Amino acid sequence: MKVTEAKFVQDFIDLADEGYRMGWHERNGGNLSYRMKDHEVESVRSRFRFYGEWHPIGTSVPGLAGEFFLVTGTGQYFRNIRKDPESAIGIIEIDETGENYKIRWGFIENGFPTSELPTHLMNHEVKKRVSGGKHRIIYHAHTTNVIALSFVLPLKDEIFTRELWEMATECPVVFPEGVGVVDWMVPGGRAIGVETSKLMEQYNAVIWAMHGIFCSGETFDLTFGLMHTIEKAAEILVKVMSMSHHKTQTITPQNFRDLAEGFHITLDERFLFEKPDKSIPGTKE
Ligand code: 2HA
Ligand code: ZN
Repeated sequence: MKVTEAKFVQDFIDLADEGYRMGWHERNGGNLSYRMKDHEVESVRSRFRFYGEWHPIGTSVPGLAGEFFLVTGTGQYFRNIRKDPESAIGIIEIDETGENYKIRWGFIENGFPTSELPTHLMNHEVKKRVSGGKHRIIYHAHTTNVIALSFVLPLKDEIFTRELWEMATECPVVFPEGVGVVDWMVPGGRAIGVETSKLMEQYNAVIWAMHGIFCSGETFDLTFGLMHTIEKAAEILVKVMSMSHHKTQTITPQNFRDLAEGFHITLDERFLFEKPDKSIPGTKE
């Protein structure tokens, strides 16, 4: 089968297109990776190239030894992925040590995987372990409203989670575990990957202050849906904050407890703290 005809490749390209249309992928912003299933590897193996060198990943991910990933390329624009997938995306294989990768398909025109490969693979390693192998997708986007909030809200998991939850009743149902926040760091290396993947032990979404979000999920729909839900909640909060520094009414801690009971979800009490007043954190001089 032609690689670009495989369903997982079509789904990957659909997500990239949708993300671009949302305005989350200016220029070469954002990146996406998918841990392939064995039968998907077999379905396209005849199209792989068998020459090429092993390249250092820049970190160590022994939990991913022998895995294959479909990933976006460094410097590539999401808006071009559908037009020219063979140069914008590629399939890489991880070696038996988890320290090197080889390009097996795509990245023609001398391309290479995303600059955020260390963070993607460290996140995959954690999520593969904690989800019992179910999570397969890591998606990084430059979501406008979440980025805007990171200039104003205190950079704490509890505060971002609680403020986003309050913005839409579905939020605690979609991300009951909350969201993590990483303070500003230099992107593109191992250090930010270490901090992000630590938070991925407990969260499916991690905000990079003044930069964007990383989401993890089992399917393309769930991963995109998580990104979309968080960014929409952030947009509502930005609108609320543009009208007022405080909320006249909101979803209360007891409302959340009732919701948890009704929807059979667990919401950590860490996020259900009592607030001193109705002001939005970060908005009082
Ligand atoms: O340009 O989004 O974080 C790709 C990125 C780097
Ligand atoms: Zn980025």
